[in-house]
Amino acid sequence: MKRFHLALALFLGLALAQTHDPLDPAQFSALPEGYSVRLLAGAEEVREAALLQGGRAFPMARQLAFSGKEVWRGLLPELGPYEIRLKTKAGEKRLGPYRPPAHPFRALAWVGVRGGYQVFPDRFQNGDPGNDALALSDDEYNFNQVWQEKGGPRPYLARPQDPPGPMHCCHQYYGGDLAGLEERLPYLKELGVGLLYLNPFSGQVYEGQAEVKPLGFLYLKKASR
Ligand SMILES: [Ca+2]
Repeated sequence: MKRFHLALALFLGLALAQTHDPLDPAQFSALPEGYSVRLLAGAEEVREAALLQGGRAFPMARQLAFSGKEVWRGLLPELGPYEIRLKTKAGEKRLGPYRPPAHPFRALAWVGVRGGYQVFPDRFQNGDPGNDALALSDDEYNFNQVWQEKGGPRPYLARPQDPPGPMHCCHQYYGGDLAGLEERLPYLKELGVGLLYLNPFSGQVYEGQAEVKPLGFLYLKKASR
């Protein structure tokens, strides 16, 4: 549960002081060149940070800043106990000692050095207006008997300049597709993006539930053929 909360804080930017959990794969992972250690901190709290192991110090650097929070990262050479030394506004402090997991999560080396960009395909770029109506045929409304019987809200298409409406989640579509994503690859490359994270566009089945089709799943599937 603790790991879950820390992961949630990392992604949502919830309130946190300087914290580190070696059992969280997002905060401790193995790489070919060593062991990646991440510290979560409030914005501009930390002036310097270093990992301490075997009498040696290994500098940490600020890797991310978001929503008033920061992530500091450093590399350890050995899989063994370590501490984190911080210089903050309030003075110097040490966190730990920490004991890493015996078999840490092995991270992909190329992920750690590339800039990531998250794309919600329907909302990103409409590369082919001819396939827009497919989103309406794939809408959850059409697969939900209760909604259909009660005459619930109907899905609709919006123009790129239209603001999100009350049906923004999840019956308002903008026509984005894989053709649009491909069209904008030069722009993403110019930004320095080396890693794309796409919101799901494949069907997902949760325990005890029918298949959940993310926004525009069938539409993207058809459009990508
Ligand atoms: Ca389209």
